Amino acid sequence: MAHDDLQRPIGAADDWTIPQDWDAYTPAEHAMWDTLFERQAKMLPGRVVQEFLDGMDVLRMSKPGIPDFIELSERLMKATGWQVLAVPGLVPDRVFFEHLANKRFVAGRFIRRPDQMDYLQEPDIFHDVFGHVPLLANPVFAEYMQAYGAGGLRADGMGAIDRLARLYWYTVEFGLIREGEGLRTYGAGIVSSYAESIYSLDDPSPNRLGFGLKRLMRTNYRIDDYQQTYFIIDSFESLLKATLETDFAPLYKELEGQPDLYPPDVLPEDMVHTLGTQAYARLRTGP
Ligand code: HBI
Ligand code: FE
Repeated sequence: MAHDDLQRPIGAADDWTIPQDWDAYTPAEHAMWDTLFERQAKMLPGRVVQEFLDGMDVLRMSKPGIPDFIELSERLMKATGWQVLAVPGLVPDRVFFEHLANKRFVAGRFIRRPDQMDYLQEPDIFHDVFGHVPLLANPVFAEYMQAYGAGGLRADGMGAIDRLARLYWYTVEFGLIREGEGLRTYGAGIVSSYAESIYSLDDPSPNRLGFGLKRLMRTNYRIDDYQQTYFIIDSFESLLKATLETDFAPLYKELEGQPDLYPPDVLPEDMVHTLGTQAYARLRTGP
């Protein structure tokens, strides 16, 4: 998903940031945030990884209304040195990586309309701030995000952004993690979605496979529906370690010769936690 055909909107700075202009939010927009927040906050305990709930506490996310990025960034800065800045929406890959490499998370300032309650294509402030920001208060995950940004800038130079985007997609956006005897969600695309928070853990349709860096980077993904495969990490430490230990240049070279995998594919060498029925996907795309 290259985002390089985007035009920098009028009023955005060179780094695409804009003022959040928190005072401009209407009561209806604050109410939309509260509705989405209450629905997720109620259903996440026992589903989402404990570090996410810890981050919500540290950042006092339960305060009603749309978070003010100045206040949020003050708390986040104290925890891990990160800050949250507003952007008009998706920004070009390079701009995005540059911000992450400098511990800046860029979040859309707009919030979805009530009729978009359950799905919208472009990340809004609820996806970005409720979904992504709590884990940025966790030092290990925050280091992973910064390493991802730095890696993205290098990948850009090697034409390997799409490979790295898959790693982001199957971890930061749609990752699952072991916790005790069970599985928990941590990917922002899941934790900010009521239905996918249930589907990703309980539905028999998707595969749930053990994380493998090379495996993820070969695997395509869907941006328009629930995932057909979720990957499980053992811990944020193991995810960070796998990334820091890898020399990506030879890995990109090695991957060039290998065909991409489709989202539902399962390989003999995969660590299979759940072999999905793909019943949901068939329903959605027909026989
Ligand atoms: N821009 N604002 C914003 N948020 C994202 O999550 C984002 C982006 N641009 C590019 C992008 N994500 C992904 O394509 C990168 O992981 C490659
Ligand atoms: Fe996201």
